[in-house]
Amino acid sequence: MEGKIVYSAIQPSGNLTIGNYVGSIRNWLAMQEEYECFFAMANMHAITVRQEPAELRRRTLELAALYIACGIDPERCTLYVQSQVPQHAELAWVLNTVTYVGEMERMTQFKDKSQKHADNINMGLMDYPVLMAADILLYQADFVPVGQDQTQHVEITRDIAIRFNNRFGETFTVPKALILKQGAKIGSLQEPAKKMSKSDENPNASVYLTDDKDAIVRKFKRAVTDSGSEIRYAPDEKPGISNLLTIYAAFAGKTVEEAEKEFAGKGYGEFKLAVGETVADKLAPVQAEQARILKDKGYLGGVLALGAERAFKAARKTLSKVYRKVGFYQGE
Ligand code: ATP
Ligand code: LTN
Repeated sequence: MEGKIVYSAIQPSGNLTIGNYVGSIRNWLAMQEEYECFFAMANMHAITVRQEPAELRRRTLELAALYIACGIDPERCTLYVQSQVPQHAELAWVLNTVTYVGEMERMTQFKDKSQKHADNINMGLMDYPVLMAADILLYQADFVPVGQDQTQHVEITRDIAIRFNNRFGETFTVPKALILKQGAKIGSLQEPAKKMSKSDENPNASVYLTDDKDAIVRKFKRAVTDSGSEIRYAPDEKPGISNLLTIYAAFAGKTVEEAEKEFAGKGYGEFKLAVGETVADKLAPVQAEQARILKDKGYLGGVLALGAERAFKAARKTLSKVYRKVGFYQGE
């Protein structure tokens, strides 16, 4: 499809896990071949929970270097830091006025995070989906590749876009979430029914993209498996093994069926070791490349400056249209 636009982002709020990689970044790689892509470091979203300022700044650059190390081409895609494009906050304000408090209170992530950060239920946390809608709508995105946990936010973005268009006339493209059939929800290694999360307190539950081979192999060895001894994909009956099969398939570049065949008749121990080694071997060159890019401050700074400039131009166009539609004076 010619001319379609893709938008996605990740918060630089912690150490990325293989869940983030499989559910989002990996999914972006094929898109840059076909579509005009915008990928952001969502640092404005990140501050809805407390962040250490120096760490936030460092993680923002690490995330940018990781995108590039994973194969996102900064020439072809627009890679930028959300806070460098002021239109995000400006559009979010306008969209706030067509979004209802009740809708935001019902968001699953808001409810989860309110529980987890009970001492810091700030307005930003509640407004998070509106800022995300602003991100997506500013670039008139057609597709939003994300993991399963973000579908509700893309749905509300669609509702907001449709509502705005109905009230003020055709303004925004109504985007669609692109969710992988397999890998949209990588489970925790300790509680496979729960999503693997960068903010899990148990370090054995998540494999971080920065983990070394020893740590990765060890975590997979300790991964919770199911009763029985068969290596078969059956998420309800065998959540642990099915999760490992999904991870293996994603990192080995195979389908889950191929992975099942490969390990048919083999034991859990041998299988877990193979998963660990495959993941570690795939991540090693990415880690080396990320480290190399991070050292080249001039290069990375240049990529982000160019990205911010390109994003700014696209965002300015949409925001000016929005301001015109709502009746904001924009000078003579
Ligand atoms: P946190 O645990 O701090 O809320 P997170 O690990 O969910 O963070 P995000 O920054 O919210 O990470 O997500 C970045 C992207 O990764 C999103 O597209 C999200 O859907 C995807 N993602 C996160 N965790 C997983 C997972 N376990 N499996 C698949 N995709 C995931
Ligand atoms: N909320 C997302 C990150 C995010 C995003 C976006 C994803 C911020 N803005 C726009 C897609 C489109 C997350 O934490 N997973």
